[in-house]
Amino acid sequence: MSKRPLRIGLVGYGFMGRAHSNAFLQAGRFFKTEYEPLLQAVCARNRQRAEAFAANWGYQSVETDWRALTERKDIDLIDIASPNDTHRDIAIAAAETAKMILCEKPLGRTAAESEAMADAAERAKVSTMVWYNYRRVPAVMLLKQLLDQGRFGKIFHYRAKFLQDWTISAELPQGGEGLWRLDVGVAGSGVTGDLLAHCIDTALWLNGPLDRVTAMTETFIKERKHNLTGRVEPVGIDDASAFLGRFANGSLATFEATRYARGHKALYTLEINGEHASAAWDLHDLHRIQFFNHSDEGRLRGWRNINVTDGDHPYMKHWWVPGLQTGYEHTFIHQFADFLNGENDPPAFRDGVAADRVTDAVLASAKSGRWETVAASKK
Ligand code: SOE
Repeated sequence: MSKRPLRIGLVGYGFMGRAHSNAFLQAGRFFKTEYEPLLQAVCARNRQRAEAFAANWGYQSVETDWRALTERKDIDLIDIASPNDTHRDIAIAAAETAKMILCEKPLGRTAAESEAMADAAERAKVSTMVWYNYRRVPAVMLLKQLLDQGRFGKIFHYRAKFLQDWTISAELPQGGEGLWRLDVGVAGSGVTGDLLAHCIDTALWLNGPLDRVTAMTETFIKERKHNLTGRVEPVGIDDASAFLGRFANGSLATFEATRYARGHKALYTLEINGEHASAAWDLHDLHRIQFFNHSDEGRLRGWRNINVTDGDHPYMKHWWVPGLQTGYEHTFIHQFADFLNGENDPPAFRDGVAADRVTDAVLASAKSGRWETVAASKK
């Protein structure tokens, strides 16, 4: 049976453009899908570099203006992998020309931006997805299955951290390619939208809505040279962000993200404690979960260290033989395959809005010094 072509237009050729392009190429090779993804065009302002990217990944053409890309009739899907300040306008234009839309996280710089994107996509009745890729780690998916089976009983605690250390130097400038995450105008916020947002998305998916939060943020380096103006300018992003919260199911939330944890490069960890069981997961050992089951025989009760690489574990029958592992890039492949097949509840724009509402509440609480209520989501 011949497959349905899915003609993709990618905006942005950075780290995420590469991760997504790899997923577009690999998904159909390892997963059954009725679509055949075609790399139709890549769009970026620098034509020469866009052409080099196109040649390396096999994109058929190059655009330098995203509006021209969204208007093309030979494109079915727009993938937004450009900085956060471009997400809203590109997504709305893509919806208006009836394209499917994939977008990097956070969906918007604020929930108001992501709401406008979700509304436009719903008006146009187009499919959407936000690249919250950590949901697609096989071990995290196994956690989801165990939670959905009720094996934890009542949940008491959900704890998550995302620790990095790459902005500690005061000499690091802000702004421009590679460093736009430090420019608040472009990024919207610092670690709250960049790292904590991952922890929040996974938590909302695993443990349900968060009702209220009380937060603190800190900007350790107050001024940095701006790459685009050449001037030393105030830093508007948060370098560290932590909050306590209450989930709708009555469990307590403890969350932290920072780029100032010396020695930690991308340490995303989460732990869930329930009435009957506990589990923990760690991105640096991403194919394992630690699982404690209180109903085990007392004398043998203890933390199990489960290597999530067997054929009956999520996604793993599509890969190698039991015991052999998958990594970071596979999370994007799984997510794209799930999007194509409509499986495993891929995060859509409404999920992006839900995460942005929590990050908005976190930033508002850090400013007000009070508990803030998370705005209720439509979903
Ligand atoms: C920031 O350093 C970053 O690349 C984030 O933007 C990604 O979302 C995260 O997965 C890894 O860290």
